[in-house]
Amino acid sequence: MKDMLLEIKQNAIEQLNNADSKEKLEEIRIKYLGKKGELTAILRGMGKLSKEERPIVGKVANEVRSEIEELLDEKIQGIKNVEKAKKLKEEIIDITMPGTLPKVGRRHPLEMTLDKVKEIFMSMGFAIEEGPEVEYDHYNFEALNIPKGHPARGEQDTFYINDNIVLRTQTSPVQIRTMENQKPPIKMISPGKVYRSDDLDATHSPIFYQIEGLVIDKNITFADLKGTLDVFFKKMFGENMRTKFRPHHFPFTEPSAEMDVTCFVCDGDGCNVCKGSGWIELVGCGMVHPQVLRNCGIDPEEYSGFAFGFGLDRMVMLNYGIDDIRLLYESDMRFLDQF
Ligand code: 2NL
Repeated sequence: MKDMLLEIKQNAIEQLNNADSKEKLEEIRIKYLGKKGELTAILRGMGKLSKEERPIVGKVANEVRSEIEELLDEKIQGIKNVEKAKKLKEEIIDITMPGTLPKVGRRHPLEMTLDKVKEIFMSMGFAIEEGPEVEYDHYNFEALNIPKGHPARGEQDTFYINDNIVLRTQTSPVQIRTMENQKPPIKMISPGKVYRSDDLDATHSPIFYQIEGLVIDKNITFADLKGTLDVFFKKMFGENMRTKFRPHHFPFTEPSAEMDVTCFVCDGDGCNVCKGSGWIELVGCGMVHPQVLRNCGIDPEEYSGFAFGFGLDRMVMLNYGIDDIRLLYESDMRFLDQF
């Protein structure tokens, strides 16, 4: 029996030394040490041995077992090391390779144009005022001479939070708040987002940018309004820009006008953008209505003023040749990368 054990050991060692994969090592382990393995079979058969033989054979059997186990462990470790070395070699990182650049955003055409507008007005002595986008009905309508029931309220166009609170439909409430809080002379613009519950299409967005301006002082006339807007548009789009005023009506100005500028696509010759007229309608304006001044605690006998308002989006679209307002609000880098 002892000879059998030594033969088993010899065979096992030889096979282990020739094994070159984890799978083969496992096969060998099962063959010798498994439940139905050769060594296990011998150990089971020990019951048939005499009392004297049993401890001697048992000792040899245990020695054989631990020698096989040791060699098996050693071999497994060896194969693991080879595999690890191979993996490290495959996964080597070349630190001299160029990195991938992170995608950096860029300035939005609305923001770039707004900055230019602000800069020009600041150079002309205007302050920039801001106010809430969620506004009282009083500041958005009532104080501007637009009482409840007035057609200019366009109830269907306004986002109501409740009976008294709306999303501002223009930035005029900022001018009202400024007139309430400051004494004339006042010279300000109020740029910002405004809201109308329009259905989204190529020319309408429920959210858009508006810029309003207000000048209040003694002896302010319509000539100051014309001169200010004319200078602004020349600085904005070039000295060739001309301006033209047509009578209009707004409840908060009297008299009121709409102002057109030279078409900046065709320079006034007439094209499809200006529908052949050579002019583009851009601004609403007028002399501040005496009732609006009174609503803000300013005496219309002592002071007068002009106000104007225009949409930034339309200006950006005409300037860059953008034909769909939705592009300005989709944050699509393929579009924004072009400016
Ligand atoms: C437009 C152009 C306009 C004003 C806004 C204004 C503000 C105050 C008093 C008087 Cl506090 N006017 N703003 C004036 C004329 C036109 O906006 O097309 N609006 C519908």
